[in-house]
Amino acid sequence: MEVNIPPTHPRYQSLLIREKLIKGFEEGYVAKAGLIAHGRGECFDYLIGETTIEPALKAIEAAVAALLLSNNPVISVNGNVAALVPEEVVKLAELVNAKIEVNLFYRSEERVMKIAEVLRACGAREVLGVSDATAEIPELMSERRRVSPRGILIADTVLVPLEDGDRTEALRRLGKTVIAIDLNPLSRTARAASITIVDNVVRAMPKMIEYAQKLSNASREELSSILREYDNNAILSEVLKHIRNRLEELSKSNLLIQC
Ligand code: PTJ
Repeated sequence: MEVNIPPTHPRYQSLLIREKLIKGFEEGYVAKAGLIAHGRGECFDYLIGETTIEPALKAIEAAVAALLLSNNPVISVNGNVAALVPEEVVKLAELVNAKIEVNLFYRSEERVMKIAEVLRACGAREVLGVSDATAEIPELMSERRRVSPRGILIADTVLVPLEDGDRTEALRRLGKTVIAIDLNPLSRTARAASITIVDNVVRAMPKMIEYAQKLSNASREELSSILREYDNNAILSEVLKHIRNRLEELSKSNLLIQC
């Protein structure tokens, strides 16, 4: 069903994002639970202020440094990511020389193929995890355990935008660097990742592209120094303090947040 959203609507951008997910759901590649996950994300985005905050920028810089330093970086794509930022996935993968792999919690071959099609339409030359998800991540029970032997299995760094916690923990146990993009700073994923970008994927991915362009000529020493100085626990603390301070300020003022 086509919905006509007037550009003057105070929440125009937010409604457009919702429509992308609904379209992806109707086309059969966004999971039903993906719509619920988005609602949860929106709630945290309200608390953050729907903007990329300073701790997220620090995490983005460290994440891009980690990707550029990696030998086998992989960007993992699920239904929501395919609906919201497929072009950005392809662009970032090009800039940091990463592979792209479809990896789904609610895996069905039909969804996998549709997501690969979306990515190819955006210019992806190779999409892993389609017919080659023949390896398994040990100690992981969900469908996310199925990975490509040329992708996530041998990756040293995996970018997991919008994730559930189990796989992040399993990938960390394998010694991989895990970069999460998750609006919920309290989620298991956010807590277990090596680098957590607490931001909306629709803002974080373009920023990652910007940083990848900016850092493309940085030396390995410069990139390593960015990583050495990065402390994920401190970043998560900063995010929580940001939310606390923001709520305190809002509770004092008569500021109306338009919903
Ligand atoms: O496509 P599939 O089958 O792999 O399934 C994907 C979902 C997202 C349904 C699956 O991974 C899942 O159930 O995830 P969770 O456990 O609901 O976690 C999703 C996390 O992403 C939550 O912490 C949300 O707050 C967060 N989130 C939702 N929308 C966004 C987001 N984070 C960043 N940007 C968003 N737009």
